[in-house]
Order: sequence, then C-alpha cells, then structure tokens
Amino acid sequence: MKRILTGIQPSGSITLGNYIGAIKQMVNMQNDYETYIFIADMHAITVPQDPKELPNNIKNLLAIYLASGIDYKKNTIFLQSDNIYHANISWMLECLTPYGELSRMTQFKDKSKKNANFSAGLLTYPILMASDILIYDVDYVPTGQDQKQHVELTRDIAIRINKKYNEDVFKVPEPLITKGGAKIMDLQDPTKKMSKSSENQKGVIYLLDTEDTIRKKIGSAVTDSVGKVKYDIENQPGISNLITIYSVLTNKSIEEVEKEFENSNYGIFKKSVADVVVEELSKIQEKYNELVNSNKLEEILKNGKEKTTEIAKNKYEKLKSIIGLHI
Ligand code: ATP
Ligand code: LTN
Repeated sequence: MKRILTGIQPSGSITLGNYIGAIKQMVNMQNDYETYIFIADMHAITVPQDPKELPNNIKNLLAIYLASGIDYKKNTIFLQSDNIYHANISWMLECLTPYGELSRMTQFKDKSKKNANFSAGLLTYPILMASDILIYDVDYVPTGQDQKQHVELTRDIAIRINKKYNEDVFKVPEPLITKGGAKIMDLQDPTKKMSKSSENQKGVIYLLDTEDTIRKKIGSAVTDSVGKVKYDIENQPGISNLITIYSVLTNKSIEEVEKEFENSNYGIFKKSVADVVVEELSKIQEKYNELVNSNKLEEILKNGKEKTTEIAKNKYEKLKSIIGLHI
C-alpha cells in the first residue's frame, strides 16, 4: 500500500483553507493508503505562541481531525513533539542542506517580513518538514499549493543524500496538491491566502464559526462589478474563490458551477455557497463537540507516539551509521 503523510500547525483556529487543502484530502484517501497525520506543534513555535493557548490549539486540532472524518483506526495520528527523533533527524538534514536553498523559500520571505526579530527556526522550518516526511518513506504528501515548494525542497534533500552516500536512504516523495490546485483565498482580500494567522478575521472562515457568522462572512465577501459568475482569477478573484469553494465542497467541476449560476446574481450565488459551507461545517461541529473533551484524545496520541517513535528510531540509527556518528 502506498504511504501518505501530512501535518497542520496548531497555530490558531483551523480554517476552511486548511480543511480543503489538507484535511479533506486525507479523509478521501484514508481507505486506499497507509496514512500518517500529525499536529505540527514544533513548526508552530517558529513564530511566538502563547504557552497557555497552545495546548488548547493542539487539542482542538486533534478533535477537528477526528470530527472531519479522519478515522483513528485507519490512520496513524500523532503529535510531532511527542516523537523526539523528528528534531534529531532534522539537525542532521540541516547540516546536509545549503543555507541558500532555505533563504529562497517563499514562506520564509513572507513570514520573516512580519517580524524583524524572527527566529532561526523560521529559516530552518522546511528542513524539519523534510524530516517529518522522509522519516516515514512516504510516497505522497497531500498539502495546499503553498507547501509545494517545501515538498520540492524535501525531494532535493532526499536525492542529494541518497547520491552522497550512494544508497537509498530515503524514498523521494511527491507532493499531492488538492484538485485543481485549490488554494482558498481570503474573502476580504482574494489575492491573499486564507490563513489561520490572518489579522482580519472577516476574511477567514473558521471551521468552528457559527452559521450566522459564516453567512455574514460569505455575504460580505469582496466581489467585482462584472456581475457574472465566471472563473477568472485575474479580473474576478473574489468570485473565482467562491466558485472554488463551492466546486470542492459539492464535487462539481468549475464549468458545472459556472453553468449552474449562469443566470444568477452574486447575491443568489453567495447564498448557495453559504448553504454548502454551513452544511459541511455543521456536521463537523456536531462531532467536534462530542469529541473535544473525551479521553480518547490522549489515548490516540499515545498510540501514535509509540508507533511513530519506533519507525523514526530506525531511520535515526540508519543516519547515524551512514554519517559516521558512532565509534
Ligand atoms: P499559518 O497562518 O499559521 O501559516 P495556515 O492557515 O497557512 O497557517 P498551515 O498550518 O500552514 O496553515 O497549513 C496546513 C495545511 O493547510 C497545509 O497543507 C496547507 O497547504 C493547507 N492550507 C493552508 N491554507 C490554505 C488555503 N488557504 N487553501 C488551501 N490549503 C491551505
Ligand atoms: N509546513 C506545513 C505543516 C507541515 C507538514 C509537514 C505538512 C509540517 N510538516 C509534513 C506536510 C508534511 C504547513 O504549514 N502547512
């Protein structure tokens, strides 16, 4: 069975972008692949986090995974910091990666601009991600478009190390980008990615938003003066974004959505988009409320820690051996 792995940072409330870009893909693939899904808490601390808030964000993300349909019996679910080998292996990979490759990463350039005092971890972030992926010899990494560059860096690291040591130390993974490369944009600024850490909450749909809030946010999403429900990122980025959301959640193609709303005004179209988002999220919220305080959560992480630590330890020993870290 082919193996896949993905992770999300517990850096805030989970958004519709996270759901469409990462979670939904895992749910769709869990029956046909061996799946690993984790909470990237060590990635989250590359930017400042409140130590009181972080545990809640971790717990909420785990409950959201399960409520979205990720079955803990079919997937290995774990907390990144529970597995000490991720950071250990990351260090070895850091020493085998040229600095120049890191400073070129788009996410680093964007995030480092936001805080002049950014951490060194923000720069080495993609190597920890490479470690997450390469430890498990995965075939595919489902992510949103924004993480593709990091998966490509991971591939380069794997290829370089395999060549250097003349051995198949790592499997070279492929990125798996959501259908049509779906990147969900901010509803208030559709040229910007919808993001957990966005300052303007009006442009972001959170998975736990109430129905009323969701309807308000979609109702006031920025559109244009063209007046046609047409997918045209250049001239109608707001409408194109709503078409993407509707298309992914209803499993209809962009063309089918355009046809369906050919004679509709933006008000009617927005209402239909809100209906499908509310329907999808209310199911998740109902399950989330049942799960968030259950003691199942700890047990799931404990099992994930045991299973992944064993796999990662083998990779760690292998690396120590080929690099020469032994007597
Ligand atoms: P932050 O604001 O803290 O950077 P984020 O919302 O960008 O967070 P990540 O934790 O970086 O989210 O990403 C988790 C997963 O969700 C990744 O696979 C990423 O590609 C995907 N993702 C995030 N935002 C979007 C989006 N707007 N559209 C599609 N996929 C997304
Ligand atoms: N960097 C990712 C989270 C992440 C990840 C990974 C995704 C950390 N390690 C390994 C896939 C595979 C992000 O911010 N979305």
